Amino acid sequence: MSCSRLQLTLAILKPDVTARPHIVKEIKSMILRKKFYFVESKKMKLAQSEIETFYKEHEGKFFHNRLVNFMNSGSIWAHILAREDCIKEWRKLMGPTKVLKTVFEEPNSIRGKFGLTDTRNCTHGSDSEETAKREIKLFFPEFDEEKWRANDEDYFI
Ligand code: RTP
Ligand code: MG
Repeated sequence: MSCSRLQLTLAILKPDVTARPHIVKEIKSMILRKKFYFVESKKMKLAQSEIETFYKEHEGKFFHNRLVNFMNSGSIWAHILAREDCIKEWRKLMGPTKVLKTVFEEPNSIRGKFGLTDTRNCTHGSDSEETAKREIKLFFPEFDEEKWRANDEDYFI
């Protein structure tokens, strides 16, 4: 299989999801049904400082503290996903940020089905290729994209 047309993104299942294991299972099935590959996966508990680094772009916004406390409230699943048009397609599968908009406009998206509030909204997805590279490095410093692009057979067993 050639990896050249596949784009990568960082996908996170947030603590509201990991607290509900049956939903973790359902979301992973939704991801596979939409033909994403799971390239790397890990369950982890982020330190406060890591959350603050990750969400630096939102510093000063009214929801920043709420967001940091939420992400600190439990463990997360971090995944590197691969697909054609992965960044756009993953954000489409997640659905809009705001829970009300999601429920009315994208009820079959992950957030439409399982989102609780504007903050407790199930998932994160990188918003550009540049962001994806930075976020993947932050969560999977050991991941070697070049080696993966070279189609190391370890990735597709
Ligand atoms: P994400 O970064 O998690 O993929 O989601 P996004 O692009 O759709 O949303 P963004 O605007 O980047 O906001 C990051 C996360 O902050 C929380 N948030 N809470 N009004 C609120 O309470 C509010 N607004 C945003 C959400 O968890 C959102 O995903
Ligand atoms: Mg965002």
